[in-house]
Amino acid sequence: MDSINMKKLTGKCVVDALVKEGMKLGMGTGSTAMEAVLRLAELMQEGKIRSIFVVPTSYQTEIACRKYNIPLFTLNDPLINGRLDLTIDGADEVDPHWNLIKGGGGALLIEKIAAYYSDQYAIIVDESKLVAGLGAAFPVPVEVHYPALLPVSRELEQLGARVMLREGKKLAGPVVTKQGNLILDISFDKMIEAAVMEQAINALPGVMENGIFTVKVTHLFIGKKEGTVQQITR
Ligand code: A5P
Repeated sequence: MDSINMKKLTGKCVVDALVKEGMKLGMGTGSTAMEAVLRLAELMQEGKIRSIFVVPTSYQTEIACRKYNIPLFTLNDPLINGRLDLTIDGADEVDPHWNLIKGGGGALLIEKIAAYYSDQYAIIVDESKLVAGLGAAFPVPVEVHYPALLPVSRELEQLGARVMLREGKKLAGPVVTKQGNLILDISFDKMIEAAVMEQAINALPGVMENGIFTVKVTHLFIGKKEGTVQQITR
């Protein structure tokens, strides 16, 4: 099975397995999370889910939800009251302890907020995302407030990283996040210690968030080439 169909199948599986009537649901960003949005839309159209309260993590997800009349909220709405039942999201890398790199789509700040304030956190990936350790292949995105761009870059270099400002596609200059910040993609020569690096980067003033996620993943759905989805819960 190709990568597109693996994503479709994994997105369908996670929604069928975990989404229940009346849930407060965080919806992630990216091509795999989009498949979960589409499956949710399908179940709503078929009348199999009637009441759902979705908090999107990006414009991409919000626009898709609006297209399918999926009711949208924020964590600040009294009805959501700062807590989600479940968040579903993709990832760029997953290590054996289920630490993640996320933010390939630039939505890391809101994605981490949704993950943290959620009772269950389900990650949907195809098997190509599984790695022995984070950071050796995929760069870690770091969202930085513009006035701190250069000082933060220098500090990240001191942590052993090569630093690249993320440039826009069909946009002259850097990518600007929904929150008005810039993204540095930082690469390492070897695997990183996820929790140590996550904290070290976030300790730098001017860093809004980074794409190392050590928040507890409760469900991992892995799409396999042979056309199956492995579901592991902890
Ligand atoms: C978005 O900012 C990211 O965290 C995505 O969840 C991640 O990049 C995975 O995206 P795909 O499912 O498109 O690979």
